[in-house]
Amino acid sequence: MLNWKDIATRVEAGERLSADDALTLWRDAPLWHLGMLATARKRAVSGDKVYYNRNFHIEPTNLCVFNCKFCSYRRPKGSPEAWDMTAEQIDEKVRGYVGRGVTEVHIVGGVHPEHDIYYYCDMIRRVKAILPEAAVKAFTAIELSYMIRKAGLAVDEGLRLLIEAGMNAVPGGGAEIFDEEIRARICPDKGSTAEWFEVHRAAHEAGIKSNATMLYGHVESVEHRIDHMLRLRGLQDETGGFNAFIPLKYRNFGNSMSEIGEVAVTDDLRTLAMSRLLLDNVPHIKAYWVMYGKQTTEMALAFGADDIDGTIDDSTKIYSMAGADDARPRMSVDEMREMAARAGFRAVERDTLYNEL
Ligand code: V47
Repeated sequence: MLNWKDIATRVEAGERLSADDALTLWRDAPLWHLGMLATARKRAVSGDKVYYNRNFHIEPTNLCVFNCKFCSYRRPKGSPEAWDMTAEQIDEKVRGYVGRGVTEVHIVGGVHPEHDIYYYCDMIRRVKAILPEAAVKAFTAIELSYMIRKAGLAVDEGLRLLIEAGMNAVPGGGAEIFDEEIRARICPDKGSTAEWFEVHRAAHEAGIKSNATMLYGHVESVEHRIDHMLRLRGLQDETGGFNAFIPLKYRNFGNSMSEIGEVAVTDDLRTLAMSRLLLDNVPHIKAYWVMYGKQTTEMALAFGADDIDGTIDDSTKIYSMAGADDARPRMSVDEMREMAARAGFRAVERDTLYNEL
């Protein structure tokens, strides 16, 4: 059995981590050492840069056919807190960003029981008509799988329609945790791990880049997190289609697993560093500031993260409803530059595909 120091030496030599080595490193290496290893890897990929973009979210509805136990956002039909935006409301929101330098519109919401793929193609076309210069990063694999199957289409046919309508990238949500037993405990009726992978593989084969998330800090173990990352590393070896990995810390306010506490910040930092080391073929590790809060995000930059997501402009409710620090999340470009500089890096604006602007 190798000890953590032997494994750290192997990492420094550029060797790939096995599941067993990753477990030893995760459990035994001191936090500062993981930060050092992950920062060296981060620097090899993106030097002194920390990426951000100018983006906003559209969350068309919080009605959802699924009932995930960790979700604080879903409301049942008829609830006074349920919403389902009309096309005109979406247009109005998008028009508010004309001339403001936004390069990405992130569209994710509940899996609405009635809206089909043609409704979502129309939504993308309308967004593009108002903001033609912005990329549309739209719909989690679970939303995509549902809307495509509802139309009786094969996954590649459905993706083709969405791409023709203007979809440019697929966000990383809906991954939760890939281990089937844990998934069955936290989101028993949700689209499966196999469905998530089917959609991402098909997107990559169609030339569309995507992200991948991992919801951690609930009932899973470190072994499950390692398994999750290794499944992603496997697909990435085949397709190269993932741009970024985004670990999402379970926030426990207002959902049906609230009795589970939130994990410590040290666990967040360890998870970020280990994702940088395990996912040696995924270029970017995103510390999603809306979910971590601004202070942890700054620390994340010393643990392998090279991306903090974007300006957001108070356009997402998923995390404020789950108890995140900022009830109305927004971050100016100046604030992002200052954060990167305090962490010893240089903020660089990127577009959705990581072209520098
Ligand atoms: O899949 C829901 C997570 C995800 C909670 O691709 C929760 O650039 C923690 O995927 N505590 C959606 N997490 C958000 C998402 C995302 C966000 C930012 C950037 C990108 C990207 C993708 O939010 C869901 C789920 O894993 N989530 N509820 C909660 N209580």
